[in-house]
Amino acid sequence: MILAFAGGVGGAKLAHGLARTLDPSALVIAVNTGDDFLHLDYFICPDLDSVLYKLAGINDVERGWGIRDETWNFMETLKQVGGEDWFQLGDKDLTTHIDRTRWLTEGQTLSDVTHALCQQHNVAHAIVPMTDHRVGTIVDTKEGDFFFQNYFVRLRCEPEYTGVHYKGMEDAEPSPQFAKAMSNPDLRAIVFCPSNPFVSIDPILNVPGVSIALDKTDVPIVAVSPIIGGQAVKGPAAKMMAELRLPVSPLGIAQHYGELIDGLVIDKQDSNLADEIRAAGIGVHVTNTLMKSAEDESNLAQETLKFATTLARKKV
Ligand code: FO1
Repeated sequence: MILAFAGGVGGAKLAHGLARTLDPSALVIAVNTGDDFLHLDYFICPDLDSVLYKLAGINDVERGWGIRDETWNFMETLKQVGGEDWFQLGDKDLTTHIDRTRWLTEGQTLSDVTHALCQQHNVAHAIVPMTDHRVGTIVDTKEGDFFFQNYFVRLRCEPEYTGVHYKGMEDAEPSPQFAKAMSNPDLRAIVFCPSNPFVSIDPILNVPGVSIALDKTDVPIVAVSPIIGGQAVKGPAAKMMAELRLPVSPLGIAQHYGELIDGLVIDKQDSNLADEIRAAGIGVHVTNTLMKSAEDESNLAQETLKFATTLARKKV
């Protein structure tokens, strides 16, 4: 059994590769919910939806979020009447938010609701929220602190990033399926998908109980670098690394995760950094990490899983 940690676009792509490679019983995808927020009275879970739509094969490739062949009648009408239009909700996507909000209001947990949405879309693999509690990632910048979507969408990640903190995290605990996966005796590896380490993977690591479970685990933890040739494929990871004065390369990713990871998968473009990362005690596998097709996603998933079998969990 494999446990993957995933955020948005990059995470969804590798999660898809893992889902194409592994049986539904052999994969749990724990997804960041720090980006979730209430907007127009709808409960929006962008990363859960990115993974869901990707595995369902209905994701919009160009935008990287939402559903393909989307229509925008609701947004256009909302704009005409002077409503809040900074966060785009497509007509098809809206169905997910309406269902989720109704079911949560009726008292179901986010895990239950996510399972129901998976069933709606015939997704058999387990996509689970990192927690069923309401938590929020707050981005600290030189211009002040902002709720994640304010920073990401409204401010287009422009303010200089200095760190994050979380709202509601102290009361949170891992969702039941996530907790079960971390202590499953059949667990073989934990994979950090190539998602933003600061605002996608770190929130998952900060759910109380997760770092203790990872300390205890005997299985290797492997990360896939979201940085290729000095750039993030999508999103602000490279900008954030530069603002934190980290090397904008897999070396910076290795420095960030440090002793937590046993191995790092890096792109061929960055092969010159392999020895330096190995010298820090982290195993390295060099391959093509740019996922442009479903075949790339499966290849990267298979290479990552094979690499994991060569690693032993460091005892720190
Ligand atoms: N990202 C944007 O840049 N602009 C949007 O208007 C926007 C709307 C949106 C609606 C639903 C959804 O699931 C995602 C949406 N995203 C939008 C993406 C989202 O902000 C990010 O993908 C994640 O939060 C970062 O992983």
